[in-house]
Amino acid sequence: TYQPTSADKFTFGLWTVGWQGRDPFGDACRPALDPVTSVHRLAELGAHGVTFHDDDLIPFGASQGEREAVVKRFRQALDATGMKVPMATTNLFTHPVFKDGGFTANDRDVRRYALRKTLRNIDLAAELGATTYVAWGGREGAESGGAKDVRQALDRMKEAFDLLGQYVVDQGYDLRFAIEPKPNEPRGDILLPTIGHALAFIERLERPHLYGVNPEVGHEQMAGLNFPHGIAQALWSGKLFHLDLNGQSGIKYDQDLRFGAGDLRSAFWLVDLLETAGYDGPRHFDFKPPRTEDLDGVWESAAGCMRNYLILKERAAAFRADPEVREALRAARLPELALPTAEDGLAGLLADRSAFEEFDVDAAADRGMAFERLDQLAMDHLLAAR
Ligand code: 3MF
Ligand code: MG
Ligand code: MG
Ligand code: MG
Repeated sequence: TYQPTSADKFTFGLWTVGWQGRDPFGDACRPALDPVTSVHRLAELGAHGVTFHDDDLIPFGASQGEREAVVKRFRQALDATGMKVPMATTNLFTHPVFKDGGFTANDRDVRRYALRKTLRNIDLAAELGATTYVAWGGREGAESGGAKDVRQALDRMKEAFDLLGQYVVDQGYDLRFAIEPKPNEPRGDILLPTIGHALAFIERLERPHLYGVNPEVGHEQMAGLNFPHGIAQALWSGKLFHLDLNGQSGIKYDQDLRFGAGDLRSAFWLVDLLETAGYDGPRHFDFKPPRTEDLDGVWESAAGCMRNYLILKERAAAFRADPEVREALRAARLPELALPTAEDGLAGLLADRSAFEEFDVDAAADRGMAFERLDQLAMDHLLAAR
Protein backbone atom coordinates (compact mmCIF):
# COMPACT_ATOMS: atom_id res chain seq x y z
CA THR A 1 0.00 0.00 0.00
CA TYR A 2 3.09 2.21 0.04
CA GLN A 3 2.14 3.66 3.44
CA PRO A 4 5.35 5.00 5.03
CA THR A 5 6.19 4.38 8.68
CA SER A 6 8.89 5.75 10.93
CA ALA A 7 11.00 2.64 10.19
CA ASP A 8 11.41 3.86 6.59
CA LYS A 9 13.45 6.80 7.99
CA PHE A 10 11.92 9.44 5.73
CA THR A 11 12.88 12.93 6.84
CA PHE A 12 12.08 16.40 5.51
CA GLY A 13 13.76 19.77 5.85
CA LEU A 14 11.49 22.34 7.49
CA TRP A 15 12.49 24.59 4.58
CA THR A 16 11.01 22.19 2.01
CA VAL A 17 7.32 22.07 2.90
CA GLY A 18 7.85 25.52 4.41
CA TRP A 19 9.01 27.05 1.12
CA GLN A 20 6.71 29.96 0.35
CA GLY A 21 7.51 30.02 -3.35
CA ARG A 22 9.78 33.06 -3.45
CA ASP A 23 12.03 32.74 -6.51
CA PRO A 24 14.25 35.17 -8.46
CA PHE A 25 11.24 36.28 -10.53
CA GLY A 26 8.30 36.09 -8.19
CA ASP A 27 7.02 36.77 -4.72
CA ALA A 28 5.83 34.33 -2.10
CA CYS A 29 2.57 32.60 -3.00
CA ARG A 30 1.96 30.57 0.14
CA PRO A 31 1.67 31.57 3.80
CA ALA A 32 4.52 30.91 6.21
CA LEU A 33 4.22 27.50 7.89
CA ASP A 34 4.68 27.14 11.63
CA PRO A 35 7.43 24.49 12.13
CA VAL A 36 5.21 22.88 14.77
CA THR A 37 2.45 22.43 12.16
CA SER A 38 4.97 20.86 9.78
CA VAL A 39 6.13 18.41 12.45
CA HIS A 40 2.54 17.31 13.08
CA ARG A 41 1.53 17.09 9.42
CA LEU A 42 4.67 15.19 8.40
CA ALA A 43 4.22 12.78 11.34
CA GLU A 44 0.65 12.10 10.17
CA LEU A 45 1.97 11.35 6.69
CA GLY A 46 4.35 8.72 8.10
CA ALA A 47 7.65 10.60 8.24
CA HIS A 48 10.39 9.71 10.71
CA GLY A 49 11.70 13.19 11.39
CA VAL A 50 12.55 16.71 10.35
CA THR A 51 15.75 18.66 9.76
CA PHE A 52 16.33 22.40 9.82
CA HIS A 53 18.64 25.35 9.28
CA ASP A 54 18.98 27.46 12.42
CA ASP A 55 16.91 30.23 10.82
CA ASP A 56 14.10 27.87 9.70
CA LEU A 57 13.31 27.28 13.35
CA ILE A 58 14.50 30.39 15.14
CA PRO A 59 13.94 33.63 13.21
CA PHE A 60 17.22 35.37 12.38
CA GLY A 61 18.01 37.95 15.07
CA ALA A 62 15.65 36.48 17.70
CA SER A 63 16.49 37.31 21.32
CA GLN A 64 17.72 34.63 23.73
CA GLY A 65 14.27 34.52 25.34
CA GLU A 66 12.49 34.10 22.00
CA ARG A 67 14.99 31.42 21.05
CA GLU A 68 14.31 29.40 24.17
CA ALA A 69 10.54 29.66 23.74
CA VAL A 70 10.73 28.49 20.12
CA VAL A 71 12.95 25.53 20.98
CA LYS A 72 10.67 24.54 23.86
CA ARG A 73 7.56 24.50 21.64
CA PHE A 74 9.42 22.59 18.92
CA ARG A 75 10.62 20.00 21.42
CA GLN A 76 7.06 19.54 22.66
CA ALA A 77 5.91 18.85 19.09
CA LEU A 78 8.72 16.30 18.67
CA ASP A 79 7.82 14.60 21.94
CA ALA A 80 4.10 14.56 21.10
CA THR A 81 4.65 12.98 17.67
CA GLY A 82 7.79 10.88 18.22
CA MET A 83 9.45 12.73 15.36
CA LYS A 84 13.27 12.80 15.35
CA VAL A 85 15.86 15.39 14.29
CA PRO A 86 18.64 13.29 12.76
CA MET A 87 20.31 16.25 11.04
CA ALA A 88 20.62 20.02 11.35
CA THR A 89 22.45 22.67 9.34
CA THR A 90 23.26 26.38 9.19
CA ASN A 91 21.86 29.08 6.97
CA LEU A 92 24.96 30.87 5.66
CA PHE A 93 23.27 32.13 2.50
CA THR A 94 20.07 34.17 3.03
CA HIS A 95 21.24 37.24 4.93
CA PRO A 96 23.07 39.80 2.74
CA VAL A 97 26.06 39.61 5.09
CA PHE A 98 26.84 36.27 3.40
CA LYS A 99 26.74 37.64 -0.16
CA ASP A 100 30.42 36.70 -0.64
CA GLY A 101 30.23 33.53 1.42
CA GLY A 102 30.49 32.39 5.03
CA PHE A 103 33.61 30.29 5.66
CA THR A 104 35.36 31.68 2.56
CA ALA A 105 34.12 35.28 2.41
CA ASN A 106 36.98 37.64 1.61
CA ASP A 107 36.00 39.61 4.74
CA ARG A 108 37.57 38.04 7.83
CA ASP A 109 34.92 39.40 10.21
CA VAL A 110 32.19 37.73 8.13
CA ARG A 111 34.08 34.44 8.30
CA ARG A 112 34.35 34.68 12.09
CA TYR A 113 30.63 35.49 12.32
CA ALA A 114 29.77 32.51 10.07
CA LEU A 115 31.76 30.18 12.32
CA ARG A 116 30.11 31.51 15.48
CA LYS A 117 26.63 31.16 13.91
CA THR A 118 27.46 27.56 12.99
CA LEU A 119 28.93 26.68 16.42
CA ARG A 120 25.82 28.03 18.10
CA ASN A 121 23.53 25.84 16.02
CA ILE A 122 25.78 22.80 16.52
CA ASP A 123 24.98 23.08 20.23
CA LEU A 124 21.25 23.01 19.43
CA ALA A 125 21.70 20.13 16.97
CA ALA A 126 23.46 18.05 19.64
CA GLU A 127 20.82 19.00 22.20
CA LEU A 128 18.06 17.73 19.89
CA GLY A 129 19.90 14.46 19.26
CA ALA A 130 21.13 15.07 15.71
CA THR A 131 24.12 12.93 14.68
CA THR A 132 24.76 14.59 11.32
CA TYR A 133 25.57 18.24 10.70
CA VAL A 134 25.23 19.29 7.06
CA ALA A 135 27.20 22.10 5.49
CA TRP A 136 26.06 23.46 2.15
CA GLY A 137 28.26 26.36 1.09
CA GLY A 138 25.90 27.93 -1.40
CA ARG A 139 27.53 31.37 -1.22
CA GLU A 140 31.11 30.04 -1.16
CA GLY A 141 32.17 30.89 -4.69
CA ALA A 142 32.40 33.64 -7.28
CA GLU A 143 31.00 35.18 -10.43
CA SER A 144 34.34 36.40 -11.75
CA GLY A 145 37.91 35.11 -11.88
CA GLY A 146 39.76 37.76 -9.90
CA ALA A 147 37.22 37.89 -7.08
CA LYS A 148 38.31 34.70 -5.36
CA ASP A 149 41.74 33.17 -4.86
CA VAL A 150 40.45 29.62 -4.87
CA ARG A 151 43.54 28.10 -3.23
CA GLN A 152 43.33 30.56 -0.35
CA ALA A 153 39.57 30.09 -0.13
CA LEU A 154 40.17 26.34 0.24
CA ASP A 155 42.65 27.09 3.03
CA ARG A 156 39.92 29.06 4.80
CA MET A 157 37.37 26.31 4.12
CA LYS A 158 39.74 23.77 5.67
CA GLU A 159 40.40 26.06 8.61
CA ALA A 160 36.65 26.38 9.23
CA PHE A 161 35.95 22.65 9.05
CA ASP A 162 38.97 21.82 11.24
CA LEU A 163 37.72 24.27 13.89
CA LEU A 164 34.20 22.79 13.74
CA GLY A 165 35.65 19.29 14.08
CA GLN A 166 37.75 20.37 17.05
CA TYR A 167 34.66 21.84 18.69
CA VAL A 168 32.65 18.65 18.30
CA VAL A 169 35.50 16.59 19.75
CA ASP A 170 36.06 19.04 22.65
CA GLN A 171 32.35 19.04 23.50
CA GLY A 172 32.15 15.25 23.23
CA TYR A 173 29.25 15.48 20.75
CA ASP A 174 28.23 12.39 18.76
CA LEU A 175 28.08 14.44 15.56
CA ARG A 176 29.69 14.07 12.14
CA PHE A 177 29.74 16.58 9.29
CA ALA A 178 28.31 16.03 5.82
CA ILE A 179 29.43 18.42 3.09
CA GLU A 180 26.80 19.09 0.41
CA PRO A 181 28.26 19.77 -3.04
CA LYS A 182 26.54 21.94 -5.66
CA PRO A 183 28.05 23.24 -8.89
CA ASN A 184 26.35 26.65 -9.08
CA GLU A 185 23.30 28.62 -7.94
CA PRO A 186 23.16 30.96 -6.17
CA ARG A 187 26.86 31.72 -6.94
CA GLY A 188 28.01 31.57 -10.55
CA ASP A 189 30.46 28.87 -9.49
CA ILE A 190 30.46 27.24 -6.06
CA LEU A 191 33.50 25.72 -4.32
CA LEU A 192 33.40 21.94 -3.81
CA PRO A 193 31.04 21.63 -6.80
CA THR A 194 30.63 17.85 -6.96
CA ILE A 195 30.81 14.73 -4.79
CA GLY A 196 34.29 14.05 -6.11
CA HIS A 197 35.62 17.50 -5.21
CA ALA A 198 34.20 17.14 -1.68
CA LEU A 199 35.68 13.66 -1.19
CA ALA A 200 39.13 14.92 -2.19
CA PHE A 201 38.81 17.97 0.09
CA ILE A 202 37.86 15.85 3.12
CA GLU A 203 41.15 13.93 2.93
CA ARG A 204 43.01 17.22 3.51
CA LEU A 205 41.24 17.88 6.82
CA GLU A 206 42.75 17.21 10.25
CA ARG A 207 40.16 14.60 11.24
CA PRO A 208 38.90 13.10 7.94
CA HIS A 209 36.82 10.45 9.72
CA LEU A 210 34.50 13.17 11.05
CA TYR A 211 33.51 14.31 7.56
CA GLY A 212 31.44 12.76 4.79
CA VAL A 213 29.11 14.00 2.06
CA ASN A 214 25.44 14.91 1.73
CA PRO A 215 24.89 14.57 -2.03
CA GLU A 216 21.69 15.94 -3.58
CA VAL A 217 20.11 14.31 -6.64
CA GLY A 218 19.55 17.58 -8.52
CA HIS A 219 22.93 19.08 -7.68
CA GLU A 220 24.93 16.33 -9.39
CA GLN A 221 22.50 16.25 -12.31
CA MET A 222 22.93 20.03 -12.74
CA ALA A 223 26.56 19.15 -13.51
CA GLY A 224 25.47 16.46 -15.96
CA LEU A 225 26.71 13.71 -13.65
CA ASN A 226 25.25 10.27 -12.93
CA PHE A 227 23.87 10.48 -9.39
CA PRO A 228 23.83 6.74 -8.58
CA HIS A 229 27.46 6.56 -9.72
CA GLY A 230 28.39 9.42 -7.38
CA ILE A 231 26.51 7.79 -4.52
CA ALA A 232 28.26 4.50 -5.25
CA GLN A 233 31.65 6.18 -4.96
CA ALA A 234 30.62 7.90 -1.72
CA LEU A 235 29.51 4.51 -0.33
CA TRP A 236 32.72 2.86 -1.55
CA SER A 237 34.66 5.57 0.31
CA GLY A 238 32.62 5.09 3.50
CA LYS A 239 31.49 8.69 3.19
CA LEU A 240 27.76 8.57 2.52
CA PHE A 241 26.70 10.16 5.81
CA HIS A 242 23.38 11.57 4.55
CA LEU A 243 21.68 12.50 1.26
CA ASP A 244 19.15 14.92 -0.25
CA LEU A 245 16.52 13.20 -2.40
CA ASN A 246 14.57 15.15 -5.00
CA GLY A 247 13.94 15.30 -8.73
CA GLN A 248 15.65 17.14 -11.59
CA SER A 249 15.15 17.12 -15.37
CA GLY A 250 18.56 17.63 -16.90
CA ILE A 251 21.12 20.41 -16.76
CA LYS A 252 19.28 23.53 -15.68
CA TYR A 253 18.46 25.49 -12.52
CA ASP A 254 18.00 23.54 -9.26
CA GLN A 255 14.45 22.26 -9.71
CA ASP A 256 13.97 20.45 -6.39
CA LEU A 257 11.03 18.46 -7.76
CA ARG A 258 9.51 15.86 -5.50
CA PHE A 259 11.46 12.60 -5.39
CA GLY A 260 10.64 10.40 -8.40
CA ALA A 261 9.76 13.33 -10.64
CA GLY A 262 12.53 14.28 -13.05
CA ASP A 263 14.89 11.47 -14.05
CA LEU A 264 12.87 8.39 -13.07
CA ARG A 265 15.37 5.83 -14.39
CA SER A 266 18.11 7.39 -12.30
CA ALA A 267 15.77 7.34 -9.27
CA PHE A 268 15.18 3.61 -9.82
CA TRP A 269 18.90 2.81 -9.84
CA LEU A 270 19.45 5.08 -6.85
CA VAL A 271 16.86 3.28 -4.72
CA ASP A 272 18.18 -0.08 -5.93
CA LEU A 273 21.67 0.98 -4.79
CA LEU A 274 20.65 2.40 -1.40
CA GLU A 275 18.53 -0.64 -0.60
CA THR A 276 21.15 -3.20 -1.61
CA ALA A 277 24.29 -1.45 -0.34
CA GLY A 278 23.33 -1.36 3.33
CA TYR A 279 22.86 2.41 3.61
CA ASP A 280 20.90 2.80 6.84
CA GLY A 281 20.82 6.58 7.26
CA PRO A 282 17.81 8.84 6.75
CA ARG A 283 16.07 9.06 3.39
CA HIS A 284 15.99 12.83 3.48
CA PHE A 285 13.92 14.91 1.07
CA ASP A 286 15.16 18.33 0.00
CA PHE A 287 12.47 19.34 -2.48
CA LYS A 288 10.28 22.32 -3.21
CA PRO A 289 6.55 21.88 -3.78
CA PRO A 290 6.07 23.99 -6.95
CA ARG A 291 4.74 27.54 -6.59
CA THR A 292 1.53 26.43 -8.34
CA GLU A 293 0.48 24.48 -5.22
CA ASP A 294 -1.59 25.60 -2.28
CA LEU A 295 -1.00 23.99 1.12
CA ASP A 296 -2.99 20.89 0.15
CA GLY A 297 -0.64 20.54 -2.79
CA VAL A 298 2.35 20.90 -0.46
CA TRP A 299 1.31 17.88 1.62
CA GLU A 300 0.38 15.98 -1.56
CA SER A 301 3.90 16.66 -2.85
CA ALA A 302 5.53 15.57 0.44
CA ALA A 303 3.48 12.37 0.51
CA GLY A 304 4.46 11.76 -3.13
CA CYS A 305 8.18 11.84 -2.25
CA MET A 306 7.73 8.96 0.20
CA ARG A 307 5.26 7.06 -1.95
CA ASN A 308 7.58 7.18 -4.95
CA TYR A 309 10.50 5.95 -2.85
CA LEU A 310 8.45 3.00 -1.61
CA ILE A 311 7.17 2.16 -5.10
CA LEU A 312 10.72 2.25 -6.47
CA LYS A 313 11.92 0.14 -3.55
CA GLU A 314 9.31 -2.48 -4.42
CA ARG A 315 10.14 -2.31 -8.15
CA ALA A 316 13.89 -2.60 -7.48
CA ALA A 317 13.36 -5.59 -5.15
CA ALA A 318 11.21 -7.27 -7.82
CA PHE A 319 13.98 -6.69 -10.36
CA ARG A 320 16.61 -8.26 -8.09
CA ALA A 321 14.38 -11.25 -7.24
CA ASP A 322 13.44 -12.09 -10.84
CA PRO A 323 15.19 -15.34 -12.00
CA GLU A 324 15.41 -13.96 -15.53
CA VAL A 325 17.22 -10.91 -14.19
CA ARG A 326 19.68 -13.14 -12.36
CA GLU A 327 20.31 -15.01 -15.57
CA ALA A 328 20.71 -11.72 -17.44
CA LEU A 329 23.20 -10.50 -14.82
CA ARG A 330 25.23 -13.67 -15.35
CA ALA A 331 25.05 -13.23 -19.11
CA ALA A 332 26.30 -9.68 -18.67
CA ARG A 333 29.17 -11.09 -16.53
CA LEU A 334 28.45 -9.02 -13.42
CA PRO A 335 29.65 -11.90 -11.19
CA GLU A 336 32.96 -11.81 -13.09
CA LEU A 337 33.47 -8.12 -12.25
CA ALA A 338 33.39 -9.14 -8.60
CA LEU A 339 36.47 -11.36 -9.07
CA PRO A 340 39.96 -9.91 -8.50
CA THR A 341 41.79 -9.35 -11.78
CA ALA A 342 45.10 -10.80 -10.63
CA GLU A 343 44.75 -12.81 -7.43
CA ASP A 344 47.90 -14.57 -8.67
CA GLY A 345 49.77 -11.30 -8.11
CA LEU A 346 52.04 -9.37 -10.43
CA ALA A 347 54.43 -12.31 -10.88
CA GLY A 348 51.57 -14.62 -11.82
CA LEU A 349 50.16 -12.08 -14.24
CA LEU A 350 53.54 -11.59 -15.94
CA ALA A 351 54.08 -15.37 -16.19
CA ASP A 352 50.60 -16.05 -17.59
CA ARG A 353 51.00 -16.45 -21.37
CA SER A 354 47.22 -16.81 -21.78
CA ALA A 355 46.83 -13.25 -20.45
CA PHE A 356 48.76 -11.72 -23.34
CA GLU A 357 50.95 -13.74 -25.69
CA GLU A 358 48.22 -16.33 -26.34
CA PHE A 359 45.21 -14.15 -25.62
CA ASP A 360 42.65 -14.23 -28.44
CA VAL A 361 41.94 -10.52 -28.69
CA ASP A 362 39.54 -10.90 -31.61
CA ALA A 363 37.45 -13.58 -29.93
CA ALA A 364 37.16 -11.42 -26.79
CA ALA A 365 36.26 -8.39 -28.89
CA ASP A 366 33.49 -10.37 -30.59
CA ARG A 367 31.67 -11.17 -27.33
CA GLY A 368 28.46 -9.21 -26.82
CA MET A 369 27.84 -7.84 -23.35
CA ALA A 370 24.06 -8.46 -23.32
CA PHE A 371 23.41 -5.21 -21.47
CA GLU A 372 20.37 -4.26 -23.52
CA ARG A 373 18.45 -7.35 -22.38
CA LEU A 374 19.37 -6.57 -18.79
CA ASP A 375 18.29 -2.96 -19.11
CA GLN A 376 15.01 -3.87 -20.76
CA LEU A 377 14.25 -6.19 -17.85
CA ALA A 378 14.94 -3.25 -15.52
CA MET A 379 12.65 -1.06 -17.60
CA ASP A 380 9.92 -3.71 -17.51
CA HIS A 381 10.15 -3.86 -13.72
CA LEU A 382 10.29 -0.08 -13.37
CA LEU A 383 7.16 0.25 -15.50
CA ALA A 384 5.49 -2.67 -13.70
CA ALA A 385 5.25 -4.55 -17.00
CA ARG A 386 6.58 -7.70 -15.32
C1 3MF B 1 20.29 24.27 -1.91
C2 3MF B 1 20.24 23.16 -0.97
C3 3MF B 1 20.21 23.55 0.45
C4 3MF B 1 20.82 22.54 1.37
C5 3MF B 1 20.57 22.87 2.75
C6 3MF B 1 20.93 21.71 3.63
C7 3MF B 1 18.54 25.06 1.11
O1 3MF B 1 20.30 23.89 -3.20
O2 3MF B 1 20.16 22.03 -1.37
O3 3MF B 1 18.87 23.77 0.79
O4 3MF B 1 20.35 21.25 1.13
O5 3MF B 1 21.26 24.01 3.06
O6 3MF B 1 21.74 21.94 4.52
MG1 MG C 1 20.10 20.10 -0.52
MG1 MG D 1 19.44 22.02 -3.38
MG1 MG E 1 18.08 20.98 -5.31
